[in-house]
Amino acid sequence: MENVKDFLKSRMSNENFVKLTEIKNDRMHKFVAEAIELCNPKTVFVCTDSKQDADYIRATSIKTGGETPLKTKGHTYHFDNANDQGRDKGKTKYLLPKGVDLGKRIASCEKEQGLAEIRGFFKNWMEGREMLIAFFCLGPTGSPFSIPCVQITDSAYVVHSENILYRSGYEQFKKAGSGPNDFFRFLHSQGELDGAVSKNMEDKRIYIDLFDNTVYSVNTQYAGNTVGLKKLALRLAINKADKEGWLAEHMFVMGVHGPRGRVTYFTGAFPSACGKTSTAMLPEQTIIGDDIAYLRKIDGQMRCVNVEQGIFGIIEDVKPSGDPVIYKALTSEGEVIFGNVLINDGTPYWVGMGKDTPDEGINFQGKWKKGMTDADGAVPPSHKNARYTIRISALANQDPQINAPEGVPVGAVVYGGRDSDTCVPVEQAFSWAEGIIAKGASIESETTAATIGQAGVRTFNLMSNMDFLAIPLGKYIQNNIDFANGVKNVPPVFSVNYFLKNKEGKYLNGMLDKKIWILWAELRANGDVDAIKTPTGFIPKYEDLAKLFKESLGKEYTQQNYVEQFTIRVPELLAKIDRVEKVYRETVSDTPEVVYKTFAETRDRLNQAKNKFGEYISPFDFLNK
Ligand code: OXD
Ligand code: MN
Repeated sequence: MENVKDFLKSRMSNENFVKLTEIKNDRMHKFVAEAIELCNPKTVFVCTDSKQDADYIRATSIKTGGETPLKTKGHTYHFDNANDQGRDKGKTKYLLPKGVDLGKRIASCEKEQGLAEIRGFFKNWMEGREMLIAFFCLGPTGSPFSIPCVQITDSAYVVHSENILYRSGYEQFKKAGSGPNDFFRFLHSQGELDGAVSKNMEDKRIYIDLFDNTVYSVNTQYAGNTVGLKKLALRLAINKADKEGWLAEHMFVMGVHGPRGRVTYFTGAFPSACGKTSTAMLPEQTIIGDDIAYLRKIDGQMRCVNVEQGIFGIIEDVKPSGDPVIYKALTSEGEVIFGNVLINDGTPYWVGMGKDTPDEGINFQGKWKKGMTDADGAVPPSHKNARYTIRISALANQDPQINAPEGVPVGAVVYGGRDSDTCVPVEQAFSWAEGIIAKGASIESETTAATIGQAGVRTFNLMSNMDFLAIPLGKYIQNNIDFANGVKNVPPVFSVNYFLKNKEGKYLNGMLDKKIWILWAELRANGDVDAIKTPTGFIPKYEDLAKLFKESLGKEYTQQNYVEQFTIRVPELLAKIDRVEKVYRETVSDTPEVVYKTFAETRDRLNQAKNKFGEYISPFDFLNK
C-alpha cells in the first residue's frame, strides 16, 4: 500500500473517513487500512462515542440477525453455534517468534506460520459485508490504568456487547493526538454464516500476537472468543503488566460494608462459574466489577479498577431469592442481551430462574421441546453457559467509586475455587507471599461449562488466571509476590470455598452463606476479630460467625455446623499439596524456590498437627491446645 490515507479514502465514505482521520494516529490508520485490504469489506463504519453511532450498531445487529428483540423494551437475544458455547481453549494460541517459549502449560504456535494461517481465514471474508471499527478504553478513561483499544469486526453483536461492557474510547484517542503507539488491536470475523450463526467450527481460531498487541479471532461468535476487550485483552494486559510492574487479574472488585459505615474494597479471583459474580453481587454490598481488575501501586498503596463497566454473566440459577439485584435488572426495561437462553413468545427463560420454563421454544440448537435428547443426553432449555450482558449502572448496587480514575484501595484479596472435599469455607493466609502461593497459586477447581470440555474435572488454575497467562508461570507468581514490595499496608489474603460437601456428598453451606465469609474477612482485615491458627492459616472463631449469621442472615449457626465446615481435613490437604507440587515440578520450569519451600512448610505443619490431633481436626482442638 503506497499511501495509507489515500487507500483509506478510496475504501470509505467521506463521513467515515473523516471520523477515522480525526484520530491523528498513524499506527491506527495503518491497522485499519491493512484490515480493509485483507478482509475486503463492502463498506466501513466508524463508531464514535455518540449515542447515534451506538444506536446504529444495535440496529445493525438486529437487522443482520445477530440479535432479535424481545418483548421487554431494550432486551434482545443472541444465539451462538451449538459448538461455540464457551471459550475454546483448544483453538486459542499465542503466536510466538522462533526462540520464545512460554513453558509447557501455555499453548502457542510459530508466529509466521500462525499469521499466514489466520490471514488465510480472513482473506476477503468481509466481501459484501460492513466492517465495523470501534474504539474503547480498558479501565476508566483518563486514568493511570487506561489502555486504549480498537476493535474491528464484521459482527454488530460484538460491538454492541462492547458498547455495554466497556467505556467508549473514541474521544480519548482523538485527544491523544498522534499517540499512543501500543494500543490493543482486535480483528474479528464471524466467517461463513448459517443464518446468522458462525458455521465453520473446525476453522475457528483465536491467535494472540503479544509482540504486536494484536488478537485475531475468526469463525466464532461466542463473546469469550470474540469480544476483544474481555479475555483476549486480559492476555495482552498480563504481558504489558509484566513489563511495567503492575498486575492484570481475573478478579472482581467490590465494596464490602463493615460496621459503622466502613467500606473495605476486596478483589477476588475465582475460576469461571465458581461464585465470582454472585460474591461481587452480595446483598447490601456494592459492586465495582465482576471479572477483570488491574492493580497498580500508587503512592505506596495497592489500588485497583474494574477494567469493564458491564457484566457478561452466567444466567443459570439467577433467581429472585439468590441474586435479587441481577434478577430485577434482567426483568426490567433497559439494554440487555440474552445469550443462548430459551425463547418462547418473545420472553427469555433459563434453567434455575425460580419459575417453570415452558415446554417448548427456540434455543441455541434450534427448535426445542421438553424431553428432547441428543448424543450427550437431554438437551437443556437454556445452555449451561447461557449469559446476559448488562451495564453495571443498570444495577441498584453499583459502587459510587466505579469510575474513579485512581481506582480504589485494595483492602483484601480473596481466592476462590470449586472444591468439594478439601479447603474450609474461609481462611486467612499467614502473609501476602504465603497467600499468593498457598491460596492463589494452588487453586484447583472442578471445571465448569464456561469452557468447552468435560465439566467437574479437578483442574489446576493458579490465581484463576491460568487460561489467560501470557508469561511463564513462575514469573507470574514472582510478580504477584513482589507486588507487595514498597506497599505501606499490605492487604490480607484469604481463600474461600463455597462448594465444600460432607462425606455423603451434601453441600455444607447455603447459597447466601458466602456473605458471612466475606463479612468475617472484612472484620479481620480491619483487626476487629481474633482468629484460630491452623496449619493452613487463620480461621474464624465460632462465636464471631454465630453473631454474623444471626445479625446478617437471621440464621442460627450451630457448633455442629461450624465443626463440620471448619474441620481441618489433613489427608485431603496433604494430597492437594502433592498434586499441585507435581504440576509445578513437572510442567513449570521457572517455579520460584519459595513456592516449594512454602509447600514443604505447610506439609510439616499438617503432619505435626496430625501427630498431635489425628487426621480430621476440629477447630476447637486448636483452641484448646
Ligand atoms: C467469563 C469467563 O466469561 O471467565 O468471565 O469465562
Ligand atoms: Mn471470567
